[in-house]
Amino acid sequence: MLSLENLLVEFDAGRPRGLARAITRAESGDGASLMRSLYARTGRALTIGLTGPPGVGKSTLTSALVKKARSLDKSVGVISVDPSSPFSHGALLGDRIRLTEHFVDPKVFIRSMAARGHLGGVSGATGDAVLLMDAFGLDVIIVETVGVGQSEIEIAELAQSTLVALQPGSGDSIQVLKAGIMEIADIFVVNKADHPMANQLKREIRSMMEILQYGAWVPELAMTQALEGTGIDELWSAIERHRAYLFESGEIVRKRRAAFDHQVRQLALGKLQHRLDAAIAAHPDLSIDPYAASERILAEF
Ligand SMILES: Nc1nc2c(ncn2[C@@H]2O[C@H](COP(=O)(O)OP(=O)(O)OP(=O)(O)O)[C@@H](O)[C@H]2O)c(=O)[nH]1
Ligand SMILES: [Mg+2]
Repeated sequence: MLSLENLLVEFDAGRPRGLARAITRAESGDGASLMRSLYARTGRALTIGLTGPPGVGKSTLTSALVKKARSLDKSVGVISVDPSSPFSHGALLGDRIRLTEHFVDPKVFIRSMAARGHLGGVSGATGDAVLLMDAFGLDVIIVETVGVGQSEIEIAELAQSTLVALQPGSGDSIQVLKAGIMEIADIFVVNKADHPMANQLKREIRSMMEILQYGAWVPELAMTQALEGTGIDELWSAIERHRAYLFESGEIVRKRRAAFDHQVRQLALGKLQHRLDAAIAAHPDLSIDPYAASERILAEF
């Protein structure tokens, strides 16, 4: 592996290869050495989490948002947590063509990551990747996670603005309500808005929103056709309004604190789990009961 010093030289020089290698290093479990020198540089980027059910158009939306950000001359980082995403596997020709356009753009850095089952979850290596992209100086960072399981909830802990994408005519809204994703949305995106049931989905979201007690920020709802790029300007404006709200209200400070706490908790839990497993393995003592054994092990910590 490239030495840390050489990696940091490449990183500091703004070479994408330096960033790529830093993320690989973090993925392989050595985020600590990088964060020691790079963490102080974080906190500048606009971070967007984009989640939603499979096939709703998250990658297409991401691609459209990248295009929008680039038109504003902002550099962009994309992290695709879903391994089946076109970003990693090139599922669809249309998406591939769009992405190829971004692949050759030196101001766009695209990375796909596996959603790992381990304790770090999305906030493990993905959290590191967000921080590294931020430290690298990318202006906008978009994290796409597929909306099944814990990952979409976790993304809300890391991102400043969480976008929940839904598509009409699929029963999505009920799924979302069940999974508790409703609560994490800063902005709802009804994609494939050309669908005849788009307005019905919009009404369903609005009526679900009435059940929830929102604070100062009431989620916005954007209608998009990601393939054509329709509604992307409005979506971008909603993202900017949310960001402005975060800064004007001071909520951004609380969000940063929450993201920090979340990552610290995940890291600490991961380490504890390791030590605990080792301690349990070292005490195969069946002569005492499980309660007594757990007390004995904890007493060693
Ligand atoms: N009609 C229509 N189709 C769309 C729109 N946006 C995306 N699609 C199509 O929907 C399909 C899924 O799009 P993706 O962007 O891959 O969806 P995804 O949510 O990233 O999918 P996963 O990552 O697999 O969960 C593709 O065939 C897209 O071309 C839209 O606005 N209208
Ligand atoms: Mg995708």
